[in-house]
Amino acid sequence: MNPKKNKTALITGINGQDGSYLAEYLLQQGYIVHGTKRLSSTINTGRIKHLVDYSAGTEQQGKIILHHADLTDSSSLSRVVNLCKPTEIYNLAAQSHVAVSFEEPEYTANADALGVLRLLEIIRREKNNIKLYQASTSELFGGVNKGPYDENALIDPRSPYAASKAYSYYLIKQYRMAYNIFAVNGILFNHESPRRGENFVTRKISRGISKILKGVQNHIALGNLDATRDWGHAKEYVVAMHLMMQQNKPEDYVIATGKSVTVREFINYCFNSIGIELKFSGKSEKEIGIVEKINENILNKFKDKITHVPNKGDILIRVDSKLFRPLEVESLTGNSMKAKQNLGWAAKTSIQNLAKEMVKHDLLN
Ligand code: NAP
Ligand code: F7E
Repeated sequence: MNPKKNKTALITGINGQDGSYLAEYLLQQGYIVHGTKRLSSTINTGRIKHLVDYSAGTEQQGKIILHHADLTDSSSLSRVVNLCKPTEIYNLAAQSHVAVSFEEPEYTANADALGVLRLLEIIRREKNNIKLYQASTSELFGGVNKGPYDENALIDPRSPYAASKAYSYYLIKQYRMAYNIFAVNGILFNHESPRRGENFVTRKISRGISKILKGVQNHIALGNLDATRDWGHAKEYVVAMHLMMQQNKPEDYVIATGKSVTVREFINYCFNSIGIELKFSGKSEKEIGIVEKINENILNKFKDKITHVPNKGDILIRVDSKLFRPLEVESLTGNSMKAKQNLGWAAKTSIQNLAKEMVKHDLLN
């Protein structure tokens, strides 16, 4: 008998990027998978539609079981925990956009900080040894000191999002010590995929390229092109989440590739993957990315999907000052040596291949 058969997981934010990949992974591992979603005025289950049964006209139990819950509503959380009796909770739900957190700081704190307190209190009262994974973040480190950042790096949040995640990070540690709860912080560096939210920079770029080549927009407007991130593939990062929860001892782990590039370099990898070479000129808000060269052999591979071929000299990237943040995290690189040693986990996908996969997906769909 498969010993994992009886495990029941509850994933909050199951319809987000990570939630969708984790749900697939846990199903493969033989788990019964429950997930929470929020009610929305439009269908928001696009990423998990292959796991949900819509045959009755509404969302029914398919491969996964969906429940309505909101991190700001403890009654909804405790109702769902009581109902599905999970052995493991993966708290992936969050207001996850750093720039938006400056615009909605109170809501961000309610969901991303107090939401975790609500879950911990439910687990403490239930006394059922429910394990908790908390989606923590490299934004904790603020990028002030020089990385690579590991589990012992200075916590130095630089946004309402990061401050809220710092609160929940400490709470996880405290509940672990005070009440002996199996709770872990997965301190994940940026991870992307074709399922990445469209308002994060990597997906904005890959979708923007597709829209340019389909004649829908003529350039991509971006903010800080000098920002440097350690970008990995989301599909690999959910495996690390699961591994942390299978250890004998609850511990926090940094998950990262160990390599970082600027937003500008990521743009180049994306355009190069379809045979377009850009040249950047100008400084800060005056910077532009212009077509320098086109490799038609590569571009022609997508000719069925392209209705507009840019010309040499076209401006495809512009900088818009409105997209700069009140406070920026300039540079983040992670050191996930502990995860390699204890979990046997290491990132596999290169940034070039990640860029290529995202651009191809957006062009073909
Ligand atoms: P995502 O795509 O934005 O998904 C977040 C999910 O949370 C969505 O399903 C969203 O629901 C849900 N949600 C938002 N507010 C909620 C609330 N108040 N109550 C219940 N659900 C709520 O994010 P992701 O990229 O998958 O990231 C997953 C988690 O990892 C997040 O906690 C994020 O902060 C953290 N994280 C992400 C990264 C990364 O690079 N991706 C790195 C480090 C940490 P709707 O679909 O209805 O909006
Ligand atoms: O920005 C710069 C921006 O929004 C990356 C979340 O998953 O990872 C993510 O947070 C960088 C920043 O991700 C645009 O200023 C330039 O420096 O894609 P992002 P993020 O802020 O790093 C962490 C680890 C999380 O925990 C978060 O949940 O790119 N940038 N121009 C831009 N960013 C956006 N969004 N849009 C632009 O036009």
